[in-house]
Order: sequence, then C-alpha cells, then structure tokens
Amino acid sequence: ILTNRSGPFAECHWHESPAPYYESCVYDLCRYGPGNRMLCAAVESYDEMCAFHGVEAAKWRQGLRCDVTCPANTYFDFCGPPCPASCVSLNSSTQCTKPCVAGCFCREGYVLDAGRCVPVSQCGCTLDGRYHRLGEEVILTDTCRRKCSCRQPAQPMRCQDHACGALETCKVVDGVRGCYPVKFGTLWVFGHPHYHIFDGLDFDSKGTCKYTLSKYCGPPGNLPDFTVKVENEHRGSITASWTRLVELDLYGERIAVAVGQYGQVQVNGSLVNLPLVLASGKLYAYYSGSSVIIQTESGLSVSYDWSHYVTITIPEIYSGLVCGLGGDFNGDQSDDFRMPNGSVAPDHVSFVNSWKDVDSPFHCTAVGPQTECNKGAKNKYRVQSYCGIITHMEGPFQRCSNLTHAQMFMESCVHDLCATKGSHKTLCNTLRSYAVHCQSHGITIQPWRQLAGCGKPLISGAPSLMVTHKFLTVF
Ligand SMILES: [Ca+2]
Repeated sequence: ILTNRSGPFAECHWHESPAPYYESCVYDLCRYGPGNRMLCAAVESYDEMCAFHGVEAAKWRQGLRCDVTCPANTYFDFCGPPCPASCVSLNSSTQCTKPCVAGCFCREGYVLDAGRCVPVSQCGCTLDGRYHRLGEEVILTDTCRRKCSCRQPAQPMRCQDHACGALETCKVVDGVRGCYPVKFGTLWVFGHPHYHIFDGLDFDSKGTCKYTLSKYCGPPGNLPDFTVKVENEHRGSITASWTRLVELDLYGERIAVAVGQYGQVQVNGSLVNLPLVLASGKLYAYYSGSSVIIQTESGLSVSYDWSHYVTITIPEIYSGLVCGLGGDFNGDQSDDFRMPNGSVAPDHVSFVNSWKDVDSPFHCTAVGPQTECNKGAKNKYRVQSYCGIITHMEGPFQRCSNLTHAQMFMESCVHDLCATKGSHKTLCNTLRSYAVHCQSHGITIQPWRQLAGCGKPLISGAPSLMVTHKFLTVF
C-alpha cells in the first residue's frame, strides 16, 4: 500500500520516498509477526510525513482494518490462529489444521478464558468438562467422598478422599455440592397438652390415649427406625390431660420414662438409674436441667421432664420421612395432619385420634366441649402473679422474652389455668417447662420458683453427666 503507484499514497511519492518506510514495515512485520498493529503503525508514520508535506492520502485505514478496535489485551490479525489457546486448552493451536482467520487475538502471554484474554497465570482448571477458577475447591459424589482443588493454572485438578464432619450433611445448596451443618427440627409438647410440631404448627389436644408422637416412615433400612409414643392422663380435672409417659423404641431397645419415676427410666421394662448407655453406645440417656435426655448416634434426641414437657429433635436427614402427631418435617404445614392411612385429616381432633395406639386405655378419646374461661378469668391469669411472669420484661424470664415462643407459652399457660380453674400446680408446671425451654436455648434465667410460689427446685444437685459425645446436640 505504501509503494503502490495507484494506491492511496501515490501523490505523496513525489514529496517523500516510500522506500525506507516500506523496508522498515517489512522488517517490523517479520520481526513482530503478521498482526496489523505493526502494519498500521508503519503506514501511519508515512501518512504523517505526507501530511507534513501537505498531501492528504486517500482513505486507507478501513482496507487494512486499522480502524478496528480490539478489546483489552488483544490485537487484530488478518491471519490469526483458527484454534486460539484458551485456559481450557493451552495447546489447542498446535493440533489445529484449519486455515487462519481474521479477527482480534490475545496478546502474547495471554489466553482466552470465557471470551476474555487473561494472563496464562490466571487460568483455572477443568474437571469433567467443567471449568474451575484457580484456588477453587469442589466436592464430588453424592456422599461428598471426593474433594478436588485447582492449584496450578491449566493443570488437572488435584483430588483426594473426603468426608463430611459428624454434624455435617452432604447436599447441594445453590447448585454447589458440599458438606453443610446439619439442621435440626424440634417438636415439643407441654401443658395439657399443647403441641408445637416440626413444621411449626401448633395445636392442643386433651385425649388421654397413647399416641404415636413421631416415627420413621421412610423406606425400610435407609435410616434408623425409631418410634416415640406418648401417653396422657388427667390430673385434678377431667377437662385437661398431661403427658405421663414417653416411650422410645430404637435399636431394638425400649426406653420408657414415666411421671413419678424421677431420675430413672425403664429399659425394656426394668427401672434403671441415669445415666445409662445402650446399644453399644448408639443410645444413651442423661440428665440435663430437670429433664432426661435420650440421645442417639443418628442425631435424634428425646427429652422428658417426668412431668409433662416432652421434646423430640431430629436431624434434617429425616425431613419428609417421619409421621405421627409431629407431622412429616418437610417444611410445609399444610400436610401436617396426615393420618396413618395417608390422607390429610380435616381437623386436629380426627388427626390426633387417628394416631391413637391400639393398646390405649379404654375411653381415652377426648370428648365434650373445649373448656374456655371468660374474658375476666383470662385477664386474671395474664397478670404477673400468674402467667404474666413469662413475658414480664423485668421478671426472671426477661432474657428469654425475645424468643418467639414466649407468647405461645403465655397463652398456653392461660389456657391451662382456665382448664384447671387456676390450679397453682399447673402454673408451676408450666413455668418449669418454660424454664427448661429457655435453658435449652442457652438462655440464663433468674430464680423464679420462690417468686411464683412454687417452692424450691425439685432436686438440687441432681446427678449429672458431662457428655462430650460427638453427636451431642443442644437444642
Ligand atoms: Ca409438613
């Protein structure tokens, strides 16, 4: 284009010889490769000299693609590599037999990475066709048994065996497989009796039958098969019932905890003192506060205070695989009244009755209207000297009042006092279960018994066991 006598610079040849520009252009292109950056620069310098002589050359940039602007770290080439190197394939150009193509190409030392040109040192790795950034770690297989990391640019990933921790579960969150902390679901039963079940639903029931509170309903053999049953009884009034027995079947053992047997549990029918270890350490029971906690290797735990306060905590691996009064723990409240026959009960009364055990006491099903007291009586029980102590901002439970369940305990307390015509024992029982509930959430409460007229703690200096088992959870 510089020496062509009918080209855009022909008129300039009379003022300035193109020969030296031509020679240096050829030299540059030989030296630095066929990209158009050198070509454009060489032609530009002759163009500038022509302009100095007052000669305006015809348009030449477009023909040489010198008007093309390439993205960062790239240059234009009329005849560039048809299979440019990329982070995924650094040596792709060596095996490529296609003809060269025009376009923008990465500068030397840079390669393509997701459409951009990056220094080779910033490349990641590929594994099974998927690209991973430098330093990235991936966890593979359904059980998170393998961990691979990208440590060197454009190298295969380094892999090693991996396992999730004891309180972790292998799952996919936001498309990323990994070991995540196990989440637990808790249900609790208290008062006469109020149920707060795994998916957050609350209901009351006053039958005195034996009921399946929660049991494993998934495919046999996948997870430890457990059943927790509770039996209720009337105390003082036939309008209210309380949990008198909690029964856990697991690993071929039956642990039953009954009201009045404080400090002891029944193991396969025999009364045994706490603490105890069963099923080769897979099952153990110990004191915590004034309750017994039966903890299992699988993460399931059941607690009862030998009075009326029952909790079951299960790890999320049981999600959707349990049934009973506690529901299925699938995160959806709408299907929680599912009966043993698989259909959803129209109301909580038929739901509760459907989970009645065959060996329930005769005439145990709740009948008659729900006891309600008038507004005046309810207000009476809401004051500080009764249930109001639960939510009182300067009372012994003040630190616990931020718990969302404080109001629920308060209303249940009022309800139970209504049902038992203001029984002081009911009040003390309710406050005690609330105290246990607060403490199980790690909240310190102030002495409350004397204030509420409930006497001294049931047992002071109760034997306790420091348990440092890896599956122990505090709920
Ligand atoms: Ca549910």
